[in-house]
Amino acid sequence: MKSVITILGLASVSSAHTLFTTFFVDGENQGDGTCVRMPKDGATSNAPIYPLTGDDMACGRDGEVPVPFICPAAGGSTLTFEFRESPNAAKPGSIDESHQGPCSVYLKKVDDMFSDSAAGDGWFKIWEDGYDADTGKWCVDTLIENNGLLSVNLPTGLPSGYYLARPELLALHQAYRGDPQFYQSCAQIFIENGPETELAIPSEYAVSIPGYIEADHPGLTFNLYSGPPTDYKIPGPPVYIPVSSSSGKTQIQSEGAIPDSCILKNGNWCAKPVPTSSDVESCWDSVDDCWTQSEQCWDSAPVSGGAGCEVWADYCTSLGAACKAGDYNGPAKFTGKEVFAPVPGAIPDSYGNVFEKTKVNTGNGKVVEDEDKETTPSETGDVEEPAVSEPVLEPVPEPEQPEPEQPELVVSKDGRCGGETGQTCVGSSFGDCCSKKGRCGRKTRHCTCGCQSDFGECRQY
Ligand SMILES: [Cu+2]
Repeated sequence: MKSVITILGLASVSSAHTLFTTFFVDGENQGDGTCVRMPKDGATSNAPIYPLTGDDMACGRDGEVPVPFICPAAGGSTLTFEFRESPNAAKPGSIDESHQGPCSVYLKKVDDMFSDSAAGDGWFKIWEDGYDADTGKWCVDTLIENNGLLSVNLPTGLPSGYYLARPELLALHQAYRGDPQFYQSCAQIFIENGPETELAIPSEYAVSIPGYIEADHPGLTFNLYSGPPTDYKIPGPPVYIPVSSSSGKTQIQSEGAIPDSCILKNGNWCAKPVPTSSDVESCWDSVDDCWTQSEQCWDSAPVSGGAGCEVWADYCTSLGAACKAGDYNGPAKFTGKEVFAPVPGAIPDSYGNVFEKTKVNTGNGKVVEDEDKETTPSETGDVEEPAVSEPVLEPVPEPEQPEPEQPELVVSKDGRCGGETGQTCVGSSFGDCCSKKGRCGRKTRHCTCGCQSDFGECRQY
């Protein structure tokens, strides 16, 4: 019964926005939610993180709460972060294509993963990707092409130890209205192969999150609809590439490893073998043990889903059936397998290659890519056709400017809205919001992500 309720709870996740749910090391799926700090509330888990000055900026809502497992990753390995519109993968999709903007990946070294609340000092950026004038693509465009899979190289030369890895997406579709939207959560990792030294980050690279970005940073107020950017500045500190220090003794991971006794995993929960039984009483005892574990599985199931808990519940059911049938010598061997939501595409190589470019330039920390940008053809005044197919609104000279000129709209009579219909939802009996698909309504799917503010009301969540 319990499990049924929880499944419904997980399924009610709204399908807008995005969330980092699943972590891969060198292409290996760590399991949905495993080693990932993510929000507990399914209904809002994929919504952007507010406010800019809040502690949730560090690892997202509930990002201060550690998870039991820490995934090992070697310096030089490829980290892949999977972003999903629907955190439990009930529906496909990574992020709405309107959400163009840059991506960054930050790290923070922590002394104690299980007491560190993530917010505060010690963060540094290891990778970023903004707008590429040659391809006309934002990082989010590349992310969508890669089915929500963002891959970066973990630098070599970092001391071994425990780190939070924080992929950040910044969606700029509402930025000109004063609503830049951030999406981030964190993976808990252990870097196995670095030297056992202190991490000393030069001050120009080290930041506090929150506090690392001001609301008036030009990268946060950028107008996405005013044509291709010529000089988009990604918010946050410059990328820091640690200088390789001679390797010595390395630290060994002593906490957060997935136990050898783990026979099935869901998120950050593991099943242990149930006690053996030889008579009616011990048979039912082991069934009880199984259901107790099942309850723990569902209680701990992250918003990325409880598929493993279903596998375990099936096993408990089969053990109960054996006791009922008088087959007391147990338990039957557990043969279930961990369940992963299907990976939406091939794991991409590390993209952006900022790491490669900056490798030669650890001295002043200025990303080489910036110098490249200064010589792009856009300086000549020949503005190229944007390759993006995003409907470009009338250029808005000033963000504060009221709505651009529109033909007069009539109140929707049939529940449809948008430019082609010439209808607005404001004042209609269907609801005041105009959804991305051009339907009036008053539900979250009408009033949030993709909501067309020119044809109705919109809410920020
Ligand atoms: Cu959104």
